[in-house]
Amino acid sequence: MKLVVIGSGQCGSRVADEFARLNRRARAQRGIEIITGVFAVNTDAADLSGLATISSDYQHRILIGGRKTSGHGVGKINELGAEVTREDGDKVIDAIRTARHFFETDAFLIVASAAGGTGSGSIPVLTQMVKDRYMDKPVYALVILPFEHEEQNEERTVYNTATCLKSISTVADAVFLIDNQRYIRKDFSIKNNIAKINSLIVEPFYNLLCAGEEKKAKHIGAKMLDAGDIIQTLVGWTTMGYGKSPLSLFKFPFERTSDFRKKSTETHKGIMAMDAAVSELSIRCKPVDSGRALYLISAPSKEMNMDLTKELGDYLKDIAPEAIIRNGDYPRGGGSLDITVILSELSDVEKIKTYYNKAAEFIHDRKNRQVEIDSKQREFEEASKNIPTLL
Ligand SMILES: Nc1nc2c(ncn2[C@@H]2O[C@H](COP(=O)(O)OP(=O)(O)OP(=O)(O)O)[C@@H](O)[C@H]2O)c(=O)[nH]1
Ligand SMILES: [Mg+2]
Repeated sequence: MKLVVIGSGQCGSRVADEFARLNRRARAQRGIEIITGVFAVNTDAADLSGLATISSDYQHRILIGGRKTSGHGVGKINELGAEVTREDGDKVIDAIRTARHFFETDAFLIVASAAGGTGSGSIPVLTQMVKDRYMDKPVYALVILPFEHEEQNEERTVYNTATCLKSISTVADAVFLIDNQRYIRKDFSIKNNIAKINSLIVEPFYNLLCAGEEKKAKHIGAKMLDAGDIIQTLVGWTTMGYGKSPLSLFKFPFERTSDFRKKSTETHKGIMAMDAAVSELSIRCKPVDSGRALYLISAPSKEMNMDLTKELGDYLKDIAPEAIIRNGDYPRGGGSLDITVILSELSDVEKIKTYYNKAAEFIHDRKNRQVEIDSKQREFEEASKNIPTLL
């Protein structure tokens, strides 16, 4: 599957830059292309120049809102992020056409954080514009949710997140939810290592996008997972996970095991990797709430068989009984058996409801505060009524 990736705001641009690296890796390691164009959009000129891999010309690093923000960002006001995107979004639409192999694109992926100003405000507007312009291609959003400490210290964080999520859910064909907090759960030392988090965010896309682009027979599985399977799976709120199980590289000749034992070890390794993928989903959710799911097994062909595929299918059916499940196998790699899982069409995500509820409280409190401020101001004016002015 081939994507055009557009990142907006600082977070979105950095993650898009990571996708540009992913495509370089696919080209170097596997001789295939998985991305037809990568673009970064921002109201902040300095952030755009800080990127590493996206082409550095103005058609790939696109400054918007220059007149209103003088290139210094929108300072967390996502309404302003939305407004300047409505005014300048055409720059992005025009730039997309310059992608060299644009006609091969299967779908768009637009990336931003929900908590900031530029990305949060622009992602729904950009998604709408791309959809209006390219009606025949699905447009997916990848939304990064804030760390817990940001939610606690700053009310705007929750408000921006809620308004961004509500808006994007009405326009995007599917929304990948990425909870920053989940990526520091196991390894707190990476809290200050945003680059590491970004590489973990994009990693599950590697095999997923590569599998359907292979041309050589030896890398095409018994059931190839292509763009059609992915597009059929992605609807509404979506999460993904990635798990690995190491394979022993060296087998001694006297270590011959019976076919039965070999098969059961492979199945066991598959289940371990699937378990890891499901526990590491990009947002906490209940698999039982998903209406569509997908799993991809990537491993050397000798490590895969029908039993393994069936066992993994049964596993997923157990935890997501309502879901239509699609699957594929991808004969690639060496040292590990990797599983990519997508759960989509989620009918409930607790964390999103919490954002909506907290933001509604915030709006209510803000109204009350405004009433108080207005009445204080009136008192002030009243007190100064009989005082002459020098102007
Ligand atoms: N995973 C990840 N999160 C990031 C990154 N950069 C910022 N964030 C998160 O994104 C949110 C802040 O949004 P930014 O993307 O910096 O904001 P922006 O879209 O540039 O908007 P303004 O700067 O307000 O104009 C916070 O929740 C950060 O924790 C990044 O590179 N990776
Ligand atoms: Mg910024």
